[in-house]
Amino acid sequence: MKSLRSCTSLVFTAFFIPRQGSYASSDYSPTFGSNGFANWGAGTWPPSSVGAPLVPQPTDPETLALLTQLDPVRIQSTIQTLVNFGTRHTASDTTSRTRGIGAARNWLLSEITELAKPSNGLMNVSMPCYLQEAQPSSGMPIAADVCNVQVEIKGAVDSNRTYVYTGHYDSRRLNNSNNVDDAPGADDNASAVAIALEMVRILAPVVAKNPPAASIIIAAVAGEEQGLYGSNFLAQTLKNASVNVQGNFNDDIVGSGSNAPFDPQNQHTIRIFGAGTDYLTLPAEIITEIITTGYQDDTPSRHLGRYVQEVNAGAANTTDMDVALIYKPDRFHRGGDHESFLKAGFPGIRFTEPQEDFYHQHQDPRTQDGVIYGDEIDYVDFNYTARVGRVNLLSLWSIANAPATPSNFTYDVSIGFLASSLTTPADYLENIIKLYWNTEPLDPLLDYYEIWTHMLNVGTQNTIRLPISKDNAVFGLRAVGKNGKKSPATYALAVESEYFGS
Ligand SMILES: *[C@@H]1O[C@H](CO)[C@@H](O)[C@H](O)[C@H]1NC(C)=O
Ligand SMILES: *[C@@H]1O[C@H](CO)[C@@H](O)[C@H](O)[C@H]1NC(C)=O
Ligand SMILES: *[C@@H]1O[C@H](CO)[C@@H](O)[C@H](O)[C@H]1NC(C)=O
Ligand SMILES: *[C@@H]1O[C@H](CO)[C@@H](O)[C@H](O)[C@H]1NC(C)=O
Ligand SMILES: *[C@@H]1O[C@H](CO)[C@@H](O)[C@H](O)[C@H]1NC(C)=O
Ligand SMILES: *[C@@H]1O[C@H](CO)[C@@H](O)[C@H](O)[C@H]1NC(C)=O
Ligand SMILES: *[C@@H]1O[C@H](CO)[C@@H](O)[C@H](O)[C@H]1NC(C)=O
Ligand SMILES: CC(=O)N[C@H]1CO[C@H](CO)[C@@H](O)[C@@H]1O
Repeated sequence: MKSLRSCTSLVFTAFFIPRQGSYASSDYSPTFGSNGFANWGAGTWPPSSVGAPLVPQPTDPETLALLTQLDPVRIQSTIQTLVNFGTRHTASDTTSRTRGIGAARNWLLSEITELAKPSNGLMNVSMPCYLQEAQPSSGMPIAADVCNVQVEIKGAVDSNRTYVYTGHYDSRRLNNSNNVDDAPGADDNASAVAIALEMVRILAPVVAKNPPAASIIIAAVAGEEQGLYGSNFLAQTLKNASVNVQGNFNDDIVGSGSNAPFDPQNQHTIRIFGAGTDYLTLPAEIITEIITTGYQDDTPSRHLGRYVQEVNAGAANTTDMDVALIYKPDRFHRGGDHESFLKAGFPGIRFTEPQEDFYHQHQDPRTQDGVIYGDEIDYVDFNYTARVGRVNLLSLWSIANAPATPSNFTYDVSIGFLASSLTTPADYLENIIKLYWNTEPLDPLLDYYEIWTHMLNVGTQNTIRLPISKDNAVFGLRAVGKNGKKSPATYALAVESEYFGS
């Protein structure tokens, strides 16, 4: 990537198609607030005749039927089994069959292998490990194997495009180096591992008949509490193998929605944290371009979060959940395994319960001055975790059967802008935008492309000229499948960039 502007002019010369104007138009019906001014709040701008406002995405009945299979009783049993290993500290015992992280991972491997059997071999279960050296300052008193237990489902149409679910199975106490004493880690984060097992169980017979279009990895990772070791190992392995990872859904602390003060609403809400530009592994000049053109809220991670919101909104009668998308990478001074994916340059979001209960996380189990501390199973609401699992399964299965997010979505900076010379064509001086994107290689799943934020079907062409000012609107592009499923959106930059998956 050289100079942005020179690159832009190179890019667009060959592609200029005058006055295409083939956009559809719908009735112009602005909404008006009580003060009589048009209601131009977020997402409703511009009040133009171009496109239709966003609506929830519908989900097919077969997928909805999968969601009702999330079983709170099985979730409870998984969490109880994990808690019974006493501690799952990353550097804890690996020789006992009943206690420590070695016993926990061996149980996970055999349980997941069993759950995957109905897939007829289409679920590849494995346990890759590496030796992590001691890091006493971050909770690794000794060197230890860090092992992920994972299931890979190969996509039938585009096996390179991959979506990864992660939940960590290690646990900790207040003293993160204590690899001996009990650390139940029920909510943190056995709850997320229980969802992983449920997804494997429910999807196994489904993929045997109908593998997803894109690949899925479901992983229980270790070493989260000491430095995101397991997820980093997974993300770096995928990066080194040039796998096209289009999203990480990381669940962590998804065990309860019953904390005051928003009870019972909290019981039906899951937070998603979606990072902004600060986590983009892009050349500084491209990040500057993103910020100066006002697209800092439209990173792939945010779009992934919006995707989950929109799909969940269309299936909320079945998930029984609301999705609260928070425009932050994570909670205050906290982190999680999605960061390993963000650092590898992949989009990633974190699912967490709506209000954490700090009495029952990381705490050494005890009663002190009449207060009960410890991440014990009593504080997990299995029904809540099952509802979170429905949102996960819905998003993961839908996105892996939708077409790929379009790439290289750009616009011509000289059209709809100040004149550059006496010979600038007059029609460039209107408040318009001309957009371009890649249509090659053709995605066999694709029905048509759709402009975002206002939905506009732009067919299968690779460019469109719209009577909307670049100043006021944010543009995105998504792919709509022949099965009706939509990809997350990608957004427009004046430059071509590897950011678009070139
Ligand atoms: C991106 O699109 C432009 C046209 O808009 C094209 O010239 C360029 O080759 C594309 N880049 C890639 C990597 O496909
Ligand atoms: C199963 O997954 C492991 C770990 O990624 C990989 O090494 C192995 O080649 C895979 N096996 C098959 C049959 O795909
Ligand atoms: C934390 O645990 C480690 C390992 O048991 C121990 O060596 C260390 O002294 C403990 N730290 C504190 C502050 O208790
Ligand atoms: C990825 O590749 C880098 C550079 O070759 C290497 O240092 C690192 O160990 C690899 N990581 C994994 C998990 O394979
Ligand atoms: C997978 O996609 C990435 C781009 O995201 C590309 O670099 C890589 O070559 C692709 N691998 C295969 C086997 O097509
Ligand atoms: C959800 O249920 C409500 C109330 O029964 C109903 O009005 C609505 O149409 C349903 N929505 C969907 C998407 O099925
Ligand atoms: C979970 O759901 C079951 C079945 O609907 C219900 O009987 C039970 O009371 C619920 N548990 C909690 C803690 O809400
Ligand atoms: C108790 C607790 O919160 N444990 C960890 C669960 O995972 C998240 C990050 O993914 C950590 O921030 C927590 O420390």
